[in-house]
Amino acid sequence: MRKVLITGITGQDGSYLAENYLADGWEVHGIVRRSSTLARPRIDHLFSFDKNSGTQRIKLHYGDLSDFSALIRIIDAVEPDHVVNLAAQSHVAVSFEVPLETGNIDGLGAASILEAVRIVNPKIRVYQASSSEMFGGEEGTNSLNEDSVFAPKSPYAAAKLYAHQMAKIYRDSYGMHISNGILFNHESPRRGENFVSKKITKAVARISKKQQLKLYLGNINATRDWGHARDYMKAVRLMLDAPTPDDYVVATGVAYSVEHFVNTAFGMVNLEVSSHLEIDEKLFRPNEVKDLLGDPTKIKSRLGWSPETTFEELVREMLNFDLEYLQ
Ligand code: NAP
Ligand code: G4F
Repeated sequence: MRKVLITGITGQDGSYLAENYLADGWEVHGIVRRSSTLARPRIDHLFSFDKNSGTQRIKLHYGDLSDFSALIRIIDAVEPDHVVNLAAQSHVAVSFEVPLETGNIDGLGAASILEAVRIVNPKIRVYQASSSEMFGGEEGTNSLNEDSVFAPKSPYAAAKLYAHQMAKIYRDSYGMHISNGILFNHESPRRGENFVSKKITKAVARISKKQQLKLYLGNINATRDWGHARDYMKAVRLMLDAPTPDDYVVATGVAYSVEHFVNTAFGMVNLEVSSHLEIDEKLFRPNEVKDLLGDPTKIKSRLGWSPETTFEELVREMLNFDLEYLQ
C-alpha cells in the first residue's frame, strides 16, 4: 500500500488532503503537535477502519517542525512515498506578533523537512506549501504567474519565500522530486476562525440568528482570489503524481474585494450590511498586501487542473455550514 506523510494534517488543507489520499486507497500518516486536548475536529471523522483488512489507514505521530530529530525518526519509520509539508504558522497578521516563531516553523521547519527527506531517502516525493503572499500584491497588480517577481511584505511571506527557494535548491542540486504549489487564498467550512472569510460567514450566521450584533473588520478594500480548499488539494495531488516536479500557481483567475465577500454573505440572509459592519483600525496590518489575483494557465495546460467551485458556491457552503452549526 502506498503511503503519504502529511505535516499540518489537523489544519484546513491537511484534512481535505487526507480525505483525498484515503479515497485513493493510500495509507495516510500525519504529524501532530501534542496539545492539552485530544480533539482534532477537522480529522476526527477519518478514523474509521478499513472494512477489508481491519487495519486503520490513518495514523498520527507526535512531532513538531522545530524538532529535526522527530522528523528524521518519523520519516525513517513510516517510509512514505510522498511527504506533504502543510504545517505552518499560517496567519499573516499573527506573523507580525510572532516573527521569529514564524520564521522558525515556516522557513527553517520546511528546510528541515527537505533535509530529513534527503538524508533518509531522497527518492521520496515532496510538496512544499508556498503562498501567493510571497508576491506582496501591490495595489492594482496584474494577474500573477510563476514568473512574477516576489516582494514579501510580512514575516510570514519572507519565511515562505525562504522555504520556496530551499525547495528549488534541493530539487536542482540533488535531483529530488520536489514541487512548490504557489496557492492563492482557499477557504472552506473548515477554515480557521480568524481568517476573514470564516470570520464573515460565522458572524453573518450569528447575526441572522440574533446572537451577535456587529462584525468588526480591518481593510475591506483588499482583493483576493478565493477558491475552495478541496479543489486546491486536488492540484497538490496532481503536482505530486506528475512525472517531473515543478512550481505551479493555483488560483481561480478571478478576484473580489473583502467588501464584496461581506455583501455576498449578508445578501444570502437578506440582511442590511450597513447596520452590522464596523471598521476597526486595530485590525489593519502594519504592511498590507492589497491585491492578489492569480493566473492558473500553467497548471491548467500542463496538469489539467481547473477550479470546480465558484465564489458564490464557496460563500454559500461556508454560510450554510455556520448556520447549521448554530442549530
Ligand atoms: P492551517 O489551517 O492554519 O493549518 C496549519 C497546520 O500546521 C495545523 O495542522 C497546525 O497544527 C500545523 N502546525 C503549525 N505549527 C506547527 C509546528 N510547529 N509543527 C507541526 N505542525 C504545526 O493552515 P491551512 O490553511 O490548512 O494551510 C496549509 C498550508 O498552506 C500552510 O503552510 C499555509 O501557510 C499554506 N497556504 C495556505 C493558503 C490558504 O489560503 N489556506 C494559501 C497559501 C498557502 P495545529 O492544529 O496543532 O495548530
Ligand atoms: O483571510 P486573511 O487573513 O488571509 P491572507 O492574509 O490573505 O492570508 C491567507 O492567504 C494566504 C495566500 O495568499 C496564505 F498564504 C495565508 O496562509 C492565509 O491563508 O485576510 C485576507 C484579507 C487581508 O487583506 C486582510 O487585511 O482580509 C483583510 N481583512 C480585513 N479585515 C481581514 C480582516 N483579515 C482578517 N484575518 N481579519 C479581519 O478582521
